[in-house]
Amino acid sequence: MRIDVVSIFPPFFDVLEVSLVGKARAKGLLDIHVHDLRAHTHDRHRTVDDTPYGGGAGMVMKPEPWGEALDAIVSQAAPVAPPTFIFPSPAGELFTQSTARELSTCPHLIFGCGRYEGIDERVFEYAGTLGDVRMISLGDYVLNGGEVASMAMIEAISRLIPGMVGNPSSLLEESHEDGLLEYPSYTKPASWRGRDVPDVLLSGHHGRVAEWRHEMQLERTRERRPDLLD
Ligand code: 6GU
Repeated sequence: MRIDVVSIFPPFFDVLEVSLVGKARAKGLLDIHVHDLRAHTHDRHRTVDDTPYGGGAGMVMKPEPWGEALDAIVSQAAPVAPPTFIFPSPAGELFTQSTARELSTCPHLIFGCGRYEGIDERVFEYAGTLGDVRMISLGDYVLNGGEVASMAMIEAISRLIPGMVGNPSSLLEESHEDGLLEYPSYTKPASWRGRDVPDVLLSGHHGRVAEWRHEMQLERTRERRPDLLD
């Protein structure tokens, strides 16, 4: 999978060198390119924002640098298939595990990280002439910009690419994969600071273990995330 990111803060993405994502890049499973939006400005101050038409608070990102940045990426990437543009925004559709799964099958993702009050709306329309466009939110709270949101999405998506996670069966037992929260886990010692591991897990009885884990999933989901059971 190829991933391009456009941002006015490329150093946010230095962290993609480490951890699982870093290993996937080293293995050639992931080809990530980070671009500085300001490289596509032509004035002395490298201006990327301006005041909003119609008035109001804050600044809006200008369309011209975005147009140039998106054109440059699309023309330099091998044209295997039209790319999917992702614009992180608290005004977007909600990002879930199924969104991550869907996006993990795309050959080319382009993340456009907005700052300030947002990006000129015509940029999204223009991107729509080059590929699919998704405005995606991580949840109902506000971040300062799309960088941290893009990082979260890149991690959630890239770990679903075949070959990324060492033991693929571990992916199936995670929270959200079956619509429920994950069951509690224990390891040795069997007794720690007066707290014992539940007996059933020491019983060696696989059927009863599976049944207990499913009950715990339901109980946790009911307590912490009743919305998932509706
Ligand atoms: Cl995707 N972007 C920003 N700026 N804030 C958010 C978000 C995204 N998701 C939740 N809050």
